[in-house]
Amino acid sequence: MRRSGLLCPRLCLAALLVWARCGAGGGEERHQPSLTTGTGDGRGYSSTPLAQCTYTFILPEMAGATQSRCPDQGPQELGSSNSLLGDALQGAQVPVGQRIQHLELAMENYTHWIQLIEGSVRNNANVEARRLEHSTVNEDTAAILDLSTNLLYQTAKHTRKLMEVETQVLDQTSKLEIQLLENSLTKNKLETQLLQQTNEITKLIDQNGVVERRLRDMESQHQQQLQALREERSGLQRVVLQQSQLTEELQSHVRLVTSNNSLLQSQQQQLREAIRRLLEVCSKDKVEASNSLQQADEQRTFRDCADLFHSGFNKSGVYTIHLTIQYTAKVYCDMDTAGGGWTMIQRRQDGTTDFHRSWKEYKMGFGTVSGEHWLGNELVFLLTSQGQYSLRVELTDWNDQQAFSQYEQFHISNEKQKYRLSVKGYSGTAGRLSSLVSRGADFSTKDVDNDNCICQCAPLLTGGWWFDACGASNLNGVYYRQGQHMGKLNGIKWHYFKGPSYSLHKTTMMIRPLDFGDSVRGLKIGHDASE
Ligand SMILES: [Ca+2]
Repeated sequence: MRRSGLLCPRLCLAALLVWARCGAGGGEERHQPSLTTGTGDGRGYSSTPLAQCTYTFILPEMAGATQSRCPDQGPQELGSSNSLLGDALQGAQVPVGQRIQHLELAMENYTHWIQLIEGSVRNNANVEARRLEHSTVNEDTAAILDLSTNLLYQTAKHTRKLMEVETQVLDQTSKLEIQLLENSLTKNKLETQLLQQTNEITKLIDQNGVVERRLRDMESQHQQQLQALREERSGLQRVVLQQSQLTEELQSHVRLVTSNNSLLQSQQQQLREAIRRLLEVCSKDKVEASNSLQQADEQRTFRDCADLFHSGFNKSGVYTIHLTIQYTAKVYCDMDTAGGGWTMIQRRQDGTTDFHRSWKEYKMGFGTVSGEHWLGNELVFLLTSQGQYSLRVELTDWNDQQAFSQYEQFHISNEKQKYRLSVKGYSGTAGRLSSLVSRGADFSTKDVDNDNCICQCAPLLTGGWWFDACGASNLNGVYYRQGQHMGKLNGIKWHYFKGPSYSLHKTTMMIRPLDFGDSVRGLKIGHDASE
């Protein structure tokens, strides 16, 4: 093959490259202006796929084709380069076989060139494709980086915001917790205060209950005291009524006694005169008579203290008396008071003996005769049955003031007649009126009620006595000590001496024969006359 023949076809092929279509870039088509000067009928087309591009070649017509020119060749060169073809064309004159050979040769050349172009294009396309791919990757990477950066920035921003929000939430939470704690503390304090107040209320309720109970107790005590005072008042009213009746009776008796008194005084005067005469008769044999009397006294028994006194026993003390042959008794004889010769039947002086006794004890007597005692109703009945006896009551108050009440006649009946009292002829310093019941009264004790009261005086006033209802005296009442002796209705009472509620310090009741004083005075008068 000739060189000139190769060059031209290469150029011509470059010029024949009219346009190419590329698949790359998303099917984009590139159009390049055709440099060919082709004719309308004689042109053929050939397409070859190269990678993603499609190139379209315009092949020259084999016969009668319009001459084409290379741009960088003059018409001369073109003509020369196309000499082979021209030869071939000239060969029209040559046999057909040769011409086909020429064409085949030319086709081979074209094919070779096309293969080269294809390789070149393929290389370029690969390079371009790699470049494009690389640049695309870079752009994507940058975009991704940008996006990543943006994302990171946004993430950081949101993270900061989230942290701020978290911090605020934590602050709020801690504040709420503190407030909750404070509330809890306040609640605890309030609960403690409530508990204390509840306890105080409970204590107050308890105290209130105690006070109410005390008030109720005091009220009941006051009511009881009031009731007792009412009963006492009614009792006192009864006593006052009885005493006023008694007073009236006594006044009538006093009037009677006063009228009798003058009569008695004249009788006394007559008796004194008679005694004086008798003493004058007896004075001559005085010494002999006294000696014989003393001898007789030593042998005889004594019926009472007056009898002892007459027998020369003039010292106060305890003596034995003989009431009957079988009945003897020890008695206390007062040989000093008012001429002596007194047989003591009762004595109170120190409160050592209980006087709230039974009927039987009062009958038989109790205590010691040298101290406090009651001689015994039976003995007094026997004594006062021997003859007429007088009674002397000696009284001492707590200021050692002494007084007495004397009754010319004193007698008590036997047990069947309730040892009834009979007194007459009152005189003395212990009251203008008699405190014993002048019209008589039966004896009562705590177990035998013989008084004239619908009540029972002995249990009320204590002791045994001739109470009547309940009378102005009771020397056997309760012995009250000094300081407690005032305002006592059941004490040792002698109304007309110290009032109805004064309890006395000392008392004695003594009896002696009514004629004792006369005989003593007669003896004294006789002595005086003889001297
Ligand atoms: Ca009665």
